[in-house]
Amino acid sequence: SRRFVAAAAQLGPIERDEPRASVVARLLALLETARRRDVRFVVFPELALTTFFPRWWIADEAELDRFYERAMPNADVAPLFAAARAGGIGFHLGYAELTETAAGKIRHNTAILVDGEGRIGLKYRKIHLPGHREHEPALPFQHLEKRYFVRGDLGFPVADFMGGKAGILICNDRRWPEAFRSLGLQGAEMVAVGYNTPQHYPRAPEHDRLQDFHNHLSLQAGAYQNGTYVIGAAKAGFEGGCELIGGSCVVAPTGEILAVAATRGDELVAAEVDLDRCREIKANIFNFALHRQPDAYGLLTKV
Ligand code: CDT
Repeated sequence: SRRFVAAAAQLGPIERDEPRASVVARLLALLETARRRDVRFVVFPELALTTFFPRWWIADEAELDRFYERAMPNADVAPLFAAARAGGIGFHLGYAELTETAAGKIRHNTAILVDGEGRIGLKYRKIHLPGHREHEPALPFQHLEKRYFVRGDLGFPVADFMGGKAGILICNDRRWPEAFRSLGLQGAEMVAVGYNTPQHYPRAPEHDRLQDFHNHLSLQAGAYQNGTYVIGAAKAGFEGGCELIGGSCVVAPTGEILAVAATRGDELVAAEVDLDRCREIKANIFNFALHRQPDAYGLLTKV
């Protein structure tokens, strides 16, 4: 059915040395809560299996490699896939992906959609990688996504999922209307967005007080302007000495927040979604076929 309960599975901090088995146990506990609440689709955050390691300069390659998955699924996450299958619950999972090629290692910030039968239905690799490439020891913490990942090479795909069309954006992507619109143009009715967003932005600390506002502003605008549900899941709280915002939420195609996190810890934030409601927006104010003016937008694709 196109009507079901969906949830953001917010995670509290994951420390640098927390073993995968411990993290997966936390994800399983959230899936069990979801099962008890009749939730059919659960969104875990960006890089949900590890701490947000780009905050550290890691010179030792073996130490860095520890944070990446070389296969998906793999033995560590197999219990997650099994639980999803047993409960008939689909999920979204963000993780660091390492691919060995003849030319060397390729690293992506990746997320997948897994259906209620444990099959991967969609894979996306993050395109908007924020932060910097080089060590900046003067900063209170690093944001080395430009060093530890390369730009995603899968475009902005959507897939048939849960009776509708679903897409994925990863953290910084949500701030870019072009990313949301790329999914909207393919008819997305549900977009999963995992994020790790520091409360403190060292380059513009005057914006620290606005971090939660800008998060919801981006998620709500993306939902409304494309007539899609958006499920945003944070990694939240004090992690590795860095404070991360929470605010995980389920947003309706009208842009209204249906449910929002009350904590910065592990928390399931659930709301009923009815994918048919996307038409309220898609057939009216954002009827692309009727009102969009693509030939006037040439500038958007120029460098
Ligand atoms: N993970 C991620 O993309 N975080 C960024 C932080 C931006 S500050 C370098 C975000 O847009 O929330």
